[in-house]
Amino acid sequence: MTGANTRAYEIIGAPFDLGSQTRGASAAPAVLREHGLVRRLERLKRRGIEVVDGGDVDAPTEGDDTTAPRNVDAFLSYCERLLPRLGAIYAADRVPIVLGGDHAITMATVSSAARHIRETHGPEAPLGLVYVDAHPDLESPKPKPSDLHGMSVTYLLGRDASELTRLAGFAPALDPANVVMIGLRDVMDEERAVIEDRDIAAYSASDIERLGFSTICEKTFEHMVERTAGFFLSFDVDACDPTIAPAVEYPEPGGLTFRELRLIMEHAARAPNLVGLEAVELIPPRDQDARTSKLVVELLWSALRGPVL
Ligand SMILES: [Mn+2]
Repeated sequence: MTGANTRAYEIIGAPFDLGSQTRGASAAPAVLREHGLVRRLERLKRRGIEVVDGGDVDAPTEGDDTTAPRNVDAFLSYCERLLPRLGAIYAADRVPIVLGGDHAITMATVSSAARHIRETHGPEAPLGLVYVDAHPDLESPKPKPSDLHGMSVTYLLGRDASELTRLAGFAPALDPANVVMIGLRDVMDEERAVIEDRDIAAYSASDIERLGFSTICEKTFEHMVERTAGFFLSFDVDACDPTIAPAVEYPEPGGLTFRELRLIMEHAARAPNLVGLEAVELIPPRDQDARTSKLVVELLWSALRGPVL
């Protein structure tokens, strides 16, 4: 792994949106490019940061929504194409910047990062996950139709015997001790129980108010840098306050500000052991004035660019 200042990134679109009831996140990679994401990130070259655009891994648009979870077969067959593509990015010694798609894709992106860590640092080396989201995505698999994007972390932690838990080639992909969730505002009872039982570090919007955001950030990234071999940053756009990012499935008031999100992203980009980041759940058809898309572009750019002063 090269140092943070000479790092090479590869942008890849994963326009899979069958993991959600609300379709439309599949349009996000194209819209983010339209708003100058690639153009702006490529300019970082003069700061020693190389960014290339690897294009999209085209996703299916039809699935079987009578299965539980819905469209699970379409997702598993998509993973057969997405996982090797992510593996190739690691083989080229680059850090993936993945554009979703809905949050189901995290099962593939984080599994791929877990595999990369194991291959480069050995079987005992821990992967970290910073999960920036209004929701913990810890729903349990249910017999009734349910949506993959609410269960991503459940499967990454190895609950259930499903093939979804073994996308890394081993299970679990993640140890709950190395997961930090930031920005939670909407948590189901069953999810709260998992957070307690498995002792997951989770910060709600109220914790941010109580403890202070910079303290939470410092604690989180100290853990990621010192106690994991590498970590992945997953950013669900609904972590943002809906006044600045309305184009999501469930806008929840009281979300993170631009400055808070920038601080998280900046910490991640500066860390020597970042192994990937992603922005998911942006729904362009709901983004009437393109406010949310522009915000995501601005965030990624300003974070990778590094400190202002
Ligand atoms: Mn999510």
